[in-house]
Amino acid sequence: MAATLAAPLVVAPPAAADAALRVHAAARGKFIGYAAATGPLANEAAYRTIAASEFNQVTAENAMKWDATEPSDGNYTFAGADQVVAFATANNQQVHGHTLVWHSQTPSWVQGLSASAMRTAMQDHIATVAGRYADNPALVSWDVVNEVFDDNGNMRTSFWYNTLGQSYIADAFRYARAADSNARLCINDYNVEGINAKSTAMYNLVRQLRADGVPVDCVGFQGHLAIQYGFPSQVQQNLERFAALGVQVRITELDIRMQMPRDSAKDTTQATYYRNVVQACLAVTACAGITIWGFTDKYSWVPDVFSGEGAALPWDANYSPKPAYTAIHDALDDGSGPGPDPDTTPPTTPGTPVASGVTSSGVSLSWTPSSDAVGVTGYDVLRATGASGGTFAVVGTPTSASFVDSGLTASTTYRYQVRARDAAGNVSPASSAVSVTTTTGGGGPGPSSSCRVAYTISPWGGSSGFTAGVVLTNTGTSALSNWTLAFSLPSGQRITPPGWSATWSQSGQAVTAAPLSWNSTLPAGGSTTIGFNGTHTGGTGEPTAFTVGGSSCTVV
Ligand code: 9MR
Repeated sequence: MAATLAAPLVVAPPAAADAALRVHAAARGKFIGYAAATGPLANEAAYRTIAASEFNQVTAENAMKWDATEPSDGNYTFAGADQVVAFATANNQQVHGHTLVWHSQTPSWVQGLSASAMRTAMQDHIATVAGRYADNPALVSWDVVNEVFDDNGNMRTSFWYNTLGQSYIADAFRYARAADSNARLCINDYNVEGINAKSTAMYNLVRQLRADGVPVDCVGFQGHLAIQYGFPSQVQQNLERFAALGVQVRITELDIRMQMPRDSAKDTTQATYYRNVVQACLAVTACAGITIWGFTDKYSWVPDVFSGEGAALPWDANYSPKPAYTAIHDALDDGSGPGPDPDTTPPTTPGTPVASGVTSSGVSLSWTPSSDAVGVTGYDVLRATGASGGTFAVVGTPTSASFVDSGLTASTTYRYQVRARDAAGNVSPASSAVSVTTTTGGGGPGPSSSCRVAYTISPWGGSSGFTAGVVLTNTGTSALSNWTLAFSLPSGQRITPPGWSATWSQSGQAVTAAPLSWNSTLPAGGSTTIGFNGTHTGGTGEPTAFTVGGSSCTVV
């Protein structure tokens, strides 16, 4: 007999016009998976190429079931299961184990056992099968029990139920947790995708199990749909009500069959159903992802079970993608082309600007910075003239949350708003407006500088702390009493109270320092040194403008 060469496990992705499903799914924080048939996975190039390149998750279609792993009492065989895990590992895919306890595909030797022998067999099977992969990082989850309900939402009167009663469910989960303390443990069923009597029975069971402390982490919604029966109602809402119980949810066995022959209208309906399921999962944070039950019509359980039906999968029997593939792809991709989706979320609305250092011709503004999932790149400062009315126009585009406006008219009211921008060009809503009236020209503190500030920041190496020192000098010709120094700290910097030699306060990025009794009067030419410790989120820039009593200081 000729030796058979094992096919290599890693399969290079084809040159694709657009990124694979797994790229887009990962960008959305979801898995997209397939059910693996071990035959073509071993030796069919087209199958292997798609399996490796399009999916980042896999469930063994049959290879981990009881009849495959323990065909006779205590005799375990893992060839198919290991094959699926090895291919997944080589192609950076996570594995969902399916399934430990089911009424189907369980050998007859189990079905005839007495209650105590059946419970022991179940415990041994779970310990051995789940235990085999407990330390394997690829295997992240298990269907512990499968299809425990009948179609009306009553307990299925399987041999498990008839022999052990409903307690077999809780026992199975506890045995699974003991066998693999890290795996996510799921209960899985069909016809529970929408809100109906069966899904409500599932909901009540999961809630009760969790209330009883049974380790149910996840609920699987199989998703064996058929276009002739209509799309299930309220799929997203159903996923959300389970998520509210604290479990992860997932679509585990998605396929959407049709009555043959296939035609383009049926393909279009099928594509819509696939898109609807993917969108429902995308809309629910607790939905981990979607597994398609196979991927090519060449290998599908449907024609064997539903006479005259088929074409349920996104690739046809020749491995050509169908409209269903495009629908899944575009739902995951949101139509943006190859690579991760663009950032379409604007930064949060910045805080209302705080005015300080108002003079007859200028004002310092600072505000609570915006946040953004990717990063704020800058702000627009908008100004309108007058206490009301007028038009807001951009007067500055600082990169941090402060701005000094100048060239204003004395004794005039202005209103300022700010809005934030990110690198993708998203713009936040404008903040509320602050109203500022410039001081009268001539009298009072004029624009000529009568103070000088030397500001020094000393970052602490390797941490987010710094020390700032300020030397304030009265450069006027008479004593300066009860001075208040005002300036805007760069975005991301905060004073750590109390500071020293002054009473420091911070609102947004606006900072004021008021003197203590001993330095409240600075004679002409006199100085005082004040300072504070602070924290920063990366930038250790210095303030650029300082005022005392509304007059700008010279900065050295
Ligand atoms: O797709 C599986 C098929 O190859 C098997 O012959 C069949 C045996 O019952 O199981 C199929 O997978 C089922 C899955 O394990 C549980 N949910 C329903 C799936 C379709 O029948």
